Amino acid sequence: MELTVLINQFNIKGRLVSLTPFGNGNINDTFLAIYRNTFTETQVILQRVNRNVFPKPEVIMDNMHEVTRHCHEKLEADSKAGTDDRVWQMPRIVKTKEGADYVTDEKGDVWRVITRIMSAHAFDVAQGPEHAMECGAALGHFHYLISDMDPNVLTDPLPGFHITSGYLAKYDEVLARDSAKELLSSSMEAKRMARFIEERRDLALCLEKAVASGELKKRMFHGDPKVNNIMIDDVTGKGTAMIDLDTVSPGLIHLDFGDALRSICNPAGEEETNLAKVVFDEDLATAFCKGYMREAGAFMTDADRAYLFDSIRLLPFELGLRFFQDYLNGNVYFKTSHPEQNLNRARVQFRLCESVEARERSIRGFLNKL
Ligand code: GN1
Ligand code: MG
Repeated sequence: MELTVLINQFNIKGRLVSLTPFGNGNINDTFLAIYRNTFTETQVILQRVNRNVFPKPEVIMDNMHEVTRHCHEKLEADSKAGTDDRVWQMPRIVKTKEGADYVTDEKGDVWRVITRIMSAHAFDVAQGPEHAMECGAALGHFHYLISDMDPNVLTDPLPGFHITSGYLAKYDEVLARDSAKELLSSSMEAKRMARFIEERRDLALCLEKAVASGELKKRMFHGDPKVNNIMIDDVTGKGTAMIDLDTVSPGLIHLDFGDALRSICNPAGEEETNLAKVVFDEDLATAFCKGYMREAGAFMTDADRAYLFDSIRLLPFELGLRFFQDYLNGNVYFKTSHPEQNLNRARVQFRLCESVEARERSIRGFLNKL
């Protein structure tokens, strides 16, 4: 179906004047649509939910419906109370003309339209400590918003997502195939990645063990709080919204904390090819934590705090493992523009993990002061 025909099934005021690819997501296909009439302009985001990644896209939309309903009510109540230092925002689902949350095309793909957070942007890399602090505040506030959601209204969007031991098992399975063995034997870099993983198999279990022993409790988490999913207000420079709500579900807030730091504290970004530039920036980390704790510190237990370092070390390892496994598996999960891209992405994450390991004392030092 033509994109313009597709989007016209949604209930948006005005005439469509532009529809262009948008953002740098690795999973869904995203477009920006601009509608105008005589008096005003409306900008919305059109997205195709990736069926390879999300086996049940309808579930993703039902979850999004519940998450946004819960948070919008809370946001409105807080805004009436007038206690916030800013207007916190969250995208809204734009319904179809028939009143549905999404459209299914003739191929079975699910398409949705959500509102765009206006006068705000997300960045692919951290712009400095102030930006990092605002990212922390936005994630902390988001955790506050979803903290009292009933987990039973949601269906697990991606079973096994952020279960590192599961990714290791999948990696072992892929590694046993001839195609993967060939890739591995033909590249020094790939062999080095494989060694890196072998040396850290125990690391994969650090948070899972703490959940099993009851030390850490699952709460609601975002699932994908990387820097380009955090909207910053153009006017005030403050964090204003978390976007990409597809993976909100019950889990450890540590996974979000570690994932956000993984993304924010690597100013070189996920696609850097010069590994010398990939370092874990502690100034950015301290600033992020300051913003995060201001919003979410009140509900952090001592046990939660005890596992913060582990989460900072684990998340780059886990993502590196996911990229590397996808490389060996023929690049079927993450979007790529060349065959070695996932290998390079893995190199970057593993270098970041090494950088965290090298700074362990100092990172634990500032975490202890939070
Ligand atoms: C994917 O959709 P996007 O690009 O925001 C991925 C995350 C990774 C991220 C790395 C559902 O996120 O887990 O951290 O790429 N999302 C999913 O860039 O797998
Ligand atoms: Mg995503």
